[in-house]
Amino acid sequence: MWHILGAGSLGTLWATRLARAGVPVQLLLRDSARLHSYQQAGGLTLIEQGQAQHYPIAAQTVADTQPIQRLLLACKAYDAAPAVAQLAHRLAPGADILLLQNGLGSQDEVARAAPQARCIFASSTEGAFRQADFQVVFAGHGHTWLGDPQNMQPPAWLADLRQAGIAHDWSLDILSRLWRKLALNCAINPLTVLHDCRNGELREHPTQLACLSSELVELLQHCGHSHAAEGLHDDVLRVIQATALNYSSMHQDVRQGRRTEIAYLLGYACQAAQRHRLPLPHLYALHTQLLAHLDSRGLPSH
Ligand code: NAD
Ligand code: KPL
Repeated sequence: MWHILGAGSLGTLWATRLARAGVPVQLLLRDSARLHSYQQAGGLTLIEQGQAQHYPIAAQTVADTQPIQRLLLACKAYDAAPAVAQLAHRLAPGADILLLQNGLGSQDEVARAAPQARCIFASSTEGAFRQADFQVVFAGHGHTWLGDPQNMQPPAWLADLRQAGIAHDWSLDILSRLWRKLALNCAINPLTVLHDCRNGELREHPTQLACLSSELVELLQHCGHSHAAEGLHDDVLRVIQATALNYSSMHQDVRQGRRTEIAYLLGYACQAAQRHRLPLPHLYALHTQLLAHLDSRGLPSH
């Protein structure tokens, strides 16, 4: 049984694909009001290539008492540790928690909140967005890397992902993958917010991109992830080109007045740089400007 916390974009994408492959799934919703809305909707809807499919997946609130053996945590990074703390008493001995959060920092927070569980980290290039409550569009096929920095042994339940057609690989260096994605997000997302532009328009700011990429390379190297630093600047330019017409996830969050994951992206990078006493002026200045911008829009800095 997979317990899936968060019936948002990625939670729905995973729950519906697992359920249609015959894997038992139970959604964990915030409270009885949310469960009531879910029951009214009658299940989750996944829209793929314009086709909507409805899945009446079982759901319960986080306050239920059923033990949890395998938890897919599909909430934002800032919600991850509080959510797990709420569920800690339900985690069976030897439970696994699969963490879908972008960025870094929330994984350690979750591990502290549930020291009895095995935490498996994920980094995904899949894309999904909510069209309405309990209705999600599968917008971009991608790949998910999973790994556990403490234990190289892949879990047996990866077979469920294969059965569900969820493209994935077991990574022996998941932290490097997460650092690389974090670096890409730090180079691209804040600039799209500050310039209020699509990813592709960042091509008009080559010097800023080059300075940030070079500082991020230095940071990755000092943090022991030299491999993740290789070819970063070229990769930043490649991602900008490949996603030229898109608005970055942070831009979308800010435009829609939603809290961002800044503390787990640029905030985490700046904290790591300070720990290593690295003078990275462009990165620090970007962080300061982004915080001021969020503040001016009434959005939190954490
Ligand atoms: P989302 O906001 O669409 O969904 C999160 C859901 O979790 C919401 O429904 C929220 O109500 C729920 N939630 C939060 N706390 C809860 C709690 N205590 N109990 C029950 N439910 C709770 O977010 P998302 O877009 O699915 O993103 C999840 C993570 O995946 C983020 O870290 C994001 O950066 C990452 N990610 C998302 C995508 C994407 O395409 N959406 C792609 C790659 C990575
Ligand atoms: O991952 C991204 C995001 O929007 O969060 C991109 C823009 C592809 C890289 O930063």
